[in-house]
Amino acid sequence: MPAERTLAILKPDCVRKNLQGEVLARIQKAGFKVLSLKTVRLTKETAGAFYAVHKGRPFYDELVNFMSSGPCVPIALEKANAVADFRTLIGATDPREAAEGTIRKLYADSKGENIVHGSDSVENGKSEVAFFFSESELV
Ligand code: 3AN
Repeated sequence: MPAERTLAILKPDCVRKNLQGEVLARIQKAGFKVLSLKTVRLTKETAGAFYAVHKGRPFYDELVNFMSSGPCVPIALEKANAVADFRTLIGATDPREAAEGTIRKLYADSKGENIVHGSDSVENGKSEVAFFFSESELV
């Protein structure tokens, strides 16, 4: 199977809880190759642009406020079947519905503050990685 890219973001709640290392270790143990990562503080404008597909949904303002509330860690990942496998690893959006052993089940508090983002399609995987990283940073 060809290598596929997906974007993870360790969200501000993950950073506030000092769980970056623990969550990243789970991602690496699951076979994902880290192409690049950085810590950034998103502005409301950048967070709003990243989540533009959700504009108009009732949770959009809450989501943008949360994602710009503190530093977060975008991570470009590569693996065969990366998009689907990463969503399996993190679990359902709502941690109460997430399967046992998934990252959200283990660490997340709520549907809004759910520790980690994962791209939801192969196309979005490519475009979301490009949102945060230039090709020369992906090594
Ligand atoms: P996922 O991140 O599992 O793909 P989406 O795409 O449905 O979930 O939602 C994008 C983000 O919006 C989620 N990661 C979550 O933080 C937030 N979100 C989704 N639904 C709600 C909700 N009902 N209340 C608060 N935040 C939400």
